[in-house]
Amino acid sequence: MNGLQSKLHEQLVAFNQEHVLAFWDELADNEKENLTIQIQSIDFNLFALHQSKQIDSKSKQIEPCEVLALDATYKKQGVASIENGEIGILTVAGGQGTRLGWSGPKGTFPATPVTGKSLFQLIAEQILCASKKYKTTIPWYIMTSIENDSATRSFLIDNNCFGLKRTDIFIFTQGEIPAVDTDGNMLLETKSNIAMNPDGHGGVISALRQSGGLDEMSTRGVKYLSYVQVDNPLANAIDPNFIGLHLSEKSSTEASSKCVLKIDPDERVGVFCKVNGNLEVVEYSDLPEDKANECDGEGKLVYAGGSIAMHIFTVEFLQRIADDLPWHKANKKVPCINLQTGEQCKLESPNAYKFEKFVFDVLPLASNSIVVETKRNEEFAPIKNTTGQDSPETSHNMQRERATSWLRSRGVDISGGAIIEISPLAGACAEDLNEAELPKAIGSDEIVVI
Ligand code: UD2
Repeated sequence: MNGLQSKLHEQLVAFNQEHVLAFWDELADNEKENLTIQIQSIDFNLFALHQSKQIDSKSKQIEPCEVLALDATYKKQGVASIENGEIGILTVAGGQGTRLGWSGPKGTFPATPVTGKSLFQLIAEQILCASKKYKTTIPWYIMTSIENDSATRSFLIDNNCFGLKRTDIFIFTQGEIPAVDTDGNMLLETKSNIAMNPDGHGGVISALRQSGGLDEMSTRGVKYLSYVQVDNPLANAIDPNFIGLHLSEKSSTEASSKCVLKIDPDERVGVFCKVNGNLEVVEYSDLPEDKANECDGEGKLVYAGGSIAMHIFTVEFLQRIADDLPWHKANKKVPCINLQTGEQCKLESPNAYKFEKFVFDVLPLASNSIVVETKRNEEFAPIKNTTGQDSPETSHNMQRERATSWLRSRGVDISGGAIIEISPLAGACAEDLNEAELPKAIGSDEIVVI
């Protein structure tokens, strides 16, 4: 063994992971370099720890939680905070559109029914519109993954950042974590590459800290972050009512969340609950079946508040909390090679565990945390699957329905069948639309873009 190899070996032996050097002698110099960098990037203490720090849903006491109504009571406070430049947008966009069959970053997916604007463009235009309306700057913090970082950057640059200043967009990359087999051993994807996966959207807190994002916010005077996933074209990223409620003395909260009423017990959204006395989101796969199906005297679901992954976080809170969110473990098929033969393993069933952090696990760490109900047809039409539920088709329909209802509320006479798309540049709610520029009527065969 040469110096480098024995140093790596020593480091790995301490954690029983030396097998990842099995093919070291066969590797070219650049491959050795690649593997060395990868090994040195792994925090092995954390790696050992994460196996002991998993969510144990069985020991949890789950109860229903209070869900508040969202109205315009605190709008003034919200508007003042936006005008003072205290609001930033945080988008987690590390996911690939695998379920959608899209090869690029999910944010590049064409999402609107007429013009096919991308998911990124929809958020960018909301920021542009609000910046003009409130005469302020709203910085945008985008989390990418190692896999999609450069494609995301190129997409934004090639599209001139959709009119935003590049200096007001802060792009940072989430971390990765090794997958392990059922004995806790790391896997080799190739002879020179350890099988790793992104550390989940909950990796956003450590990634923001390590990239300097949290410091950048302090320098700018950004005090609150509006958190939105990249995959929901109806998400209202800059909502003064929601921001105002978060700021109000009445709530004095460090983390606020929006929910919609679940359509049925099996809908694949996390559910807001009280867990051991604290507000938390319990992922759909972790909510016991009897609770998921429990109804009250009127036949309504008791655990009805579905998470749409929209939050307001106080920046000081994110600065204060440690990076030690729990790991959620999922049994998956992870491509790997056989350590004896070097050949690709044939996988018929899950062979490994992947570990991920979830952003909503920050909620119980907040000194106070609230959840408010918003309307599904106004704010939730995610694009996740190629067909069926949460597909481009269902999202297009909901985007068209919301556009139709906004225009009708402004007095436009619309015949059924018309296809309408409203640009985020035109406004964030029906009241924002300028009646002077709206058509009087739209016929059933018309395609209209406002
Ligand atoms: C998420 C929630 C679910 C519900 C639903 C609403 C989790 C675990 N589940 O389901 O409870 O609220 O959304 O739409 O959150 N991402 C990263 N890095 C990663 C993984 C994901 O940036 O390592 C981003 C991804 O780009 C997307 C978002 O996180 O914007 C959601 O990820 P997902 O598609 O894995 O979550 P999903 O749909 O299973």
